[in-house]
Amino acid sequence: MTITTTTGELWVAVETFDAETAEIALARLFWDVPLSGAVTGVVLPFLREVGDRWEAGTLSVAHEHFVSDMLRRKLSALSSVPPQQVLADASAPSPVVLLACPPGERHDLVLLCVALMLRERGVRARFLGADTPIPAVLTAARACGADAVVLAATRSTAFTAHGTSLLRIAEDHALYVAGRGADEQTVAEIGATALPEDPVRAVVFLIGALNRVSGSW
Ligand code: B12
Repeated sequence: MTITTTTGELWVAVETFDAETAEIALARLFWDVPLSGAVTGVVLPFLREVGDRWEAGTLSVAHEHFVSDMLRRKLSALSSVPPQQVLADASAPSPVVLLACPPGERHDLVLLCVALMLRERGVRARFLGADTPIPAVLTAARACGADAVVLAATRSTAFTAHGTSLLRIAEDHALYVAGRGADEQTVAEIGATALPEDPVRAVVFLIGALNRVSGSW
């Protein structure tokens, strides 16, 4: 009920740029529904529909920017609360996953959703967001002892332009790539592993891989 109602309310609010109504609908959603349910039930389908309507020319660029900004603020606010499992058991530290978009890549909302879903499952997710220089990703991965690095991009060139540096990251950290740019040839070229396209399946895949490497935490 909440999920259907929220989606309906969001569309009405977006059409008139009614930020307050949209914020209230989202606040109620995240209060009533567990994070992964809200992300998979509302946020991702909503983003997909925004994309479809935008491509069909029935949604303006202004609407699309309005939605992107609103979701980014809400999702970022959620990621500022440390998950209970991580706080509860400092003696059995959970794996660290670093997430970023390569240089020039601004489509980071799905990646942010994945970071949040990983956190919900007790992973210590470190989100660097859009347009991150690859040397900075490598420095951060070393500094936080990342068990895995996840990069997402819409164009394959966002990965292939940094092939050598990405191979270096893959030497020390499990490197995963995702998004429209992570095609088979690109993935092989940069020594990475492709994540499943579906963000929820990707989270399950990552948790499985992290469990195999570091044991259950
Ligand atoms: C929102 C949006 C933006 C926002 C991004 C907001 C943000 N912070 O993420 C803004 C306004 C910044 C933007 C900018 C641009 N965008 Co744009 N944008 C979109 C739009 C409308 C929705 C993207 C989205 O989130 N979709 C919803 C998700 C759920 O779907 P998806 O992206 O297809 O992702 C799927 C998988 O690839 C996977 N996935 C994606 N990321 C990840 C990450 C992980 C970890 C995992 C596991 C899976 C995963 O999950 C999805 C499920 O299948 C799409 C159109 C569309 N139909 O998607 C265009 C689109 C992605 N944009 C596009 C373009 C061209 C641009 C611009 C260049 C436009 C311009 N001229 O300025 C700029 C610059 C972008 C840049 N430098 O990176 C193209 C990309 C084409 C391409 N492959 O190169 C698209 C496809 C539109 C089009 N048909 O032309 N955009």
